Amino acid sequence: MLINEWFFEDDMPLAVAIKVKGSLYSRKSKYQKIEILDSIAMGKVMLLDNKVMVSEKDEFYYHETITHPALSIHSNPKKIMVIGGGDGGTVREVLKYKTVDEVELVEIDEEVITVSKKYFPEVACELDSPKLKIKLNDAIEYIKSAKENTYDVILCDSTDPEGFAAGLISKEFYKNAGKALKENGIYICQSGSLLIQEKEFKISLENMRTAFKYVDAMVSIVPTYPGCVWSFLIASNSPVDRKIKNMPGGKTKYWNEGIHEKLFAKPEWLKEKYFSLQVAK
Ligand code: AG3
Repeated sequence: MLINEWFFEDDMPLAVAIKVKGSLYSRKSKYQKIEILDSIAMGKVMLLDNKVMVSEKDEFYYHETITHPALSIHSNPKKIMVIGGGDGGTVREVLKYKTVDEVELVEIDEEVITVSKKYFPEVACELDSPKLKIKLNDAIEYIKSAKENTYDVILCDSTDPEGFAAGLISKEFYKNAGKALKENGIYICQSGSLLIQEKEFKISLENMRTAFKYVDAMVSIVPTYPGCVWSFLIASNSPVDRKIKNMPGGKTKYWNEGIHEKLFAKPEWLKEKYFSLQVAK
């Protein structure tokens, strides 16, 4: 909603107000409303169904947090699946690893890809990479028929878990993701705001624990997302140690060894409430 040229996610109980100059694009795709705003402080901002996905100025916090903790601790990440992520930011980060030879991008909405290439060239810069295979599919269906024991890392860069994305936090989805991963494979996803989406975080964490032996959470920042503090869940069926084994070939703007350690550090309440009794199955 735009009020006096301020945009905020007015369907959320807490939001970040972004002062805007105007709207550059607004269209309903087959799946959702896609809108690009031109803002004063954050550059262009992409909204999907009125929710902030990407801003030019702060997108790297999100894309680096969803990518580097998982890719850097994997011993040899080669084949990767990115779910959602049609803007290309996660693919850009994944392709910084020289070991990666194939990335599948499973995006339901082709228009997100087209619009991102036009308005966010620095985010979408690897969407034409020869290492990338774009699959215009619903990831929930796609993962059901994915070949077992195939992927080293699966990154779920989805919208909030509602509408067509609701099934991305189900037990069945995580089971299928677990099967598609190799034995030492790593799953990572964004898991929302701990301030206002704790219910969804809890469902996601509990369901993930039914499908993966090891599940951990990370807390990061995304200044333009509601609440600014954003969570991520990382899972595997093999014990993963958080030591960095691979460094990205390209430069990062946020993630580094010091941040890496801190991303896994949990606030006391989160530790007590969700991680104190975690026992490996
Ligand atoms: N990441 C979207 C995360 C969810 C944001 N939620 C919100 N603003 N209510 C997908 C886009 C980044 N590649």
